[in-house]
Amino acid sequence: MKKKFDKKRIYAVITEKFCLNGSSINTLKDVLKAGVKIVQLREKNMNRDKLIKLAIKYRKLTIHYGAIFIVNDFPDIAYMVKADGVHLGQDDMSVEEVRAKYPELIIGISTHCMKEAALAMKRGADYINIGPIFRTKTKDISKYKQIGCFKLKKIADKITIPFTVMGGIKTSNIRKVSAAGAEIFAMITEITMAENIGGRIAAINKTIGAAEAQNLYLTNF
Ligand code: TZP
Ligand code: MG
Repeated sequence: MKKKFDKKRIYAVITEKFCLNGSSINTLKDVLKAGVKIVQLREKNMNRDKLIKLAIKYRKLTIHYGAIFIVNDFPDIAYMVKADGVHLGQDDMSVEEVRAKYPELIIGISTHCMKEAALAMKRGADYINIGPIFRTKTKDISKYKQIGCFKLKKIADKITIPFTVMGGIKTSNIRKVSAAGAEIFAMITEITMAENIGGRIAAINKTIGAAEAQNLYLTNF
């Protein structure tokens, strides 16, 4: 049965080449042990068989820890390994096509402005990512402008489905991004390049908790 994309807070996106410890699986284990409930396997250049084998290991571990498992880019692999969902870029297969072929998959889509976000909602995505919020070296995003928190708030106010934010998200800027309306923070290097992943995730969780409390206080003021 299709799962709901309803987990909050941290969305850990793992790409092996950005793992300080050199291992996607060991990074995943640390992430899950620290309580993260949404995980994405993001490998753009991995050999297909290797990716499938890795995805099967991800599926086993995410089930064990009760986490949502999303595969980037490959709906067929997501379906094959019984992942919960797939994350699509603007140039990947369309939401409608994936929905028709694999109705049980959660479908997420990367968006970079209000226009793309509105279209993704219209097409029936289950969640959208908005990014890049800040500058990042993790992905070549030179064709996209950084959105920043001011613009993010404007977009966030109009979105009626769950959304994640990504691009340069760090423990140090989470308060600002949270104040702009974000509730699910997608991160690659802030997590995967940490020396102590468990410690980093605990710090991120604490920061998000404090930001949520502050937002609530300001709303009720
Ligand atoms: N899409 C928008 S920004 C980005 C992707 C995949 C990279 C985010 O990486 P980091 O290390 O969290 O800045
Ligand atoms: Mg893609």
